[in-house]
Amino acid sequence: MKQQTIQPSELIITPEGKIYHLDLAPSQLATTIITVGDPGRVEKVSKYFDTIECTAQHREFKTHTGTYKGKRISVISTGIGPDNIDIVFNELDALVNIDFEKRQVKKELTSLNIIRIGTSGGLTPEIEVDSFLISELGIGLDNVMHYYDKTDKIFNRDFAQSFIDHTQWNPDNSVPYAVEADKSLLKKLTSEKTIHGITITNVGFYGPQGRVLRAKLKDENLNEKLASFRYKKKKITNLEMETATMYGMAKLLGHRAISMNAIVANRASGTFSENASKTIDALIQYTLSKIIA
Ligand code: R1P
Ligand code: URA
Repeated sequence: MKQQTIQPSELIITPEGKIYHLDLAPSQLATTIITVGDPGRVEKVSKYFDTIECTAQHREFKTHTGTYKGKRISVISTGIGPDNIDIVFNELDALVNIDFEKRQVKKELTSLNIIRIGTSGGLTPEIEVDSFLISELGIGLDNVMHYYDKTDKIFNRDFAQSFIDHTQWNPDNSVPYAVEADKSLLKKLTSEKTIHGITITNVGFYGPQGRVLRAKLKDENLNEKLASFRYKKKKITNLEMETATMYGMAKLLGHRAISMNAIVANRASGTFSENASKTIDALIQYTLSKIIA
């Protein structure tokens, strides 16, 4: 059967042969990728590289590709939020799995290893500020994944239903979904320096994470409901804005993803790290050392 070609309006390639938002050519991407939210964090990772072979920046998407102790790695900033994860994951996948000349999906697909190094807020008192938390499961309160087909095998429906029942989830909000981390990366990145947790991914930092500055919330008890939720004795540990969407998109497209969180805030005690930059740097060094181990 003849393969369909993907139209220029759907797969946008610049005159320089680069994918539209990331501004990268296929040859510029490594198969091990570190994602960070903050474009300023890209250098904080690549400063540990032996060499940097290419750099790119378009909007909030900044990339450095190089080697760390001989291993080729790309570090890319995603900016903030699940909507950007849709862009980044589709474009990363296109860079390895679509032939840009023919505009057709390749016969042999490549699976990427994608590792987020991000910041996050601990939900309950025991999730200490400055700790390293690996998300073993993400609960997505965003709606990106709901636009895609074939999510049945990706979502843990029983987990999500139990979450919906416990929180008496407002049906006007997007339907929560639950997705597990890639098991092989979870094992590889784990040590006595890390804790495992269940991460809430939401679409905002303030209201959607239960923060009140001046605007009042519809459900003032949301974070308490999150903290009292249990699924097979497991608790929700932290809140951020990319993990569940990354896990969903990675599974949908046949890649492996893991989310490493530097806990910079504790919502129960109302504290924020006094050493956030130091903690993020330590998590970067830890993650790099585990990638090559
Ligand atoms: C909010 O301050 C941002 O910080 C967290 C959240 O997920 C959100 O992107 O991650 P990063 O530090 O990687 O950006
Ligand atoms: N990032 C978030 O999204 N939430 C926090 O509380 C801290 C970092």
